[in-house]
Amino acid sequence: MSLIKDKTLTVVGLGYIGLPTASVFANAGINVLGFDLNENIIKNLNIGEVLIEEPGLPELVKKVVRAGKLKGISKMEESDYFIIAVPTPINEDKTANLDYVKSASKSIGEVIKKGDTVILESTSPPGTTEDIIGPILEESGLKLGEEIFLAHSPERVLPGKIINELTKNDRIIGGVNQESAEKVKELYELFVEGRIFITDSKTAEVCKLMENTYRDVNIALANELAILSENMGVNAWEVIEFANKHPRVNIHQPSPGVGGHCLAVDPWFLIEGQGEGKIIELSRNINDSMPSYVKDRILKLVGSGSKISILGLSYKPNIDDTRESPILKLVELLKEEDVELSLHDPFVKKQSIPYPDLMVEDIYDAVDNADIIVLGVNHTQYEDIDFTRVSEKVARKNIFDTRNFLDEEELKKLGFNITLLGRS
Ligand code: SAJ
Repeated sequence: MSLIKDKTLTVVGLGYIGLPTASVFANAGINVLGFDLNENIIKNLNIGEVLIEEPGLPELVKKVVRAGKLKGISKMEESDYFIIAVPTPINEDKTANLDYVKSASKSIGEVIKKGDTVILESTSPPGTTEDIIGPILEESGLKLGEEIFLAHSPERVLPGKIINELTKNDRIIGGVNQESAEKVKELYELFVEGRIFITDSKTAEVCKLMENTYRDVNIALANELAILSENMGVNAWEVIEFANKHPRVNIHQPSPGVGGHCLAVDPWFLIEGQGEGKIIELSRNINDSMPSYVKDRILKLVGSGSKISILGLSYKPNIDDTRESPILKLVELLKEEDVELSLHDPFVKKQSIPYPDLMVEDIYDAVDNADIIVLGVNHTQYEDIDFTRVSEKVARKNIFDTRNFLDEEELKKLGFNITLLGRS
């Protein structure tokens, strides 16, 4: 242990995963360098400032930067370990864009020396570690698995709970050979309190993709149930609640769609180039079609010329992240219709969406003169909405709750007409 702490670890890419990972490692005692091409991130990091919203992260970064354990760099340096935590965006044709992974591997390849270890944390299609990163590193002239070591150690943390889950969750480490996996396991043992399982790199890649695919497919099933329930005249949320009392059933929650950079993307990486994976592809398409389904329901309720007020824009509650947000897709679809829109979100910044003018800061101003209020995201803050005040502002008392979140009894007393996604 003490030997590892004397070594240096470089984390390449200081985003949602890289920065928390770098900080947790630094806090565990190893010297950490954080590399990013964005000079602004580095400048802020070196004065202990964080540009990402994640509970507990600013405090931790301040602590490790002040202790001299974490330093930002914008030119690659020699190091003993390298973690690649760069984005893996998705192309228009649903294939993975590995440009950042390749350029990170190239810059590591320029400084790598005998005995060094490289770890891919970014979620990537099967084979990326061994077939793409491996050959790039070997351009250094060093033999993979003998002189330099390589493994995939997928991140599995939930945005909003990253610091806690980094330490507590179990980890899978897939090496290009056993020695690579063992070396990486020894490194992560510095801070991981969960169990660490060792396998080969491709199995680890598939595991990570399959975890998010499992969730996406199950949400599609819940969304299909929501649509069927509306036809059958039952309440999908009640069906799910009671069905889940069965010890081996775990139906997920219906929603206006699936967002974020994980569930909406990873299933495509899993089936990339195979011409197989029908349930996976169908599920993706079902989840992607939900914003359009919700749009049709809204228009049936209030018709054209109406004012629609949408509460919640992020891809899930209590965060500011709008990547792949189904509510933004809903907004785009509604913008093509003859309706007036006003948008509200307590976390999302005006400048981060393509139509800042539609955003209204005060929630009561946002619902002013609305013909329908659509609850798009169940932010905890929305529990405190004063609906008596809202009822005095709106033009018509219509609410569409896409998350089964609002207190229906209270709203009924105020004369609201409530529509629930998944109930006819
Ligand atoms: N959602 C539903 N119904 C549900 C659960 C979620 O519609 O029953 C929707 C949410 O509203 C959201 C989307 O799914 O739009 C994704 O949210 P999430 O909370 O399920 O997951 P992410 O994308 O924030 O994080 C996932 C996590 N994966 C799993 O739980 C299997 C996390 O552990 C991963 O580390 C992360 O992806 C990642 O980076 O891959």
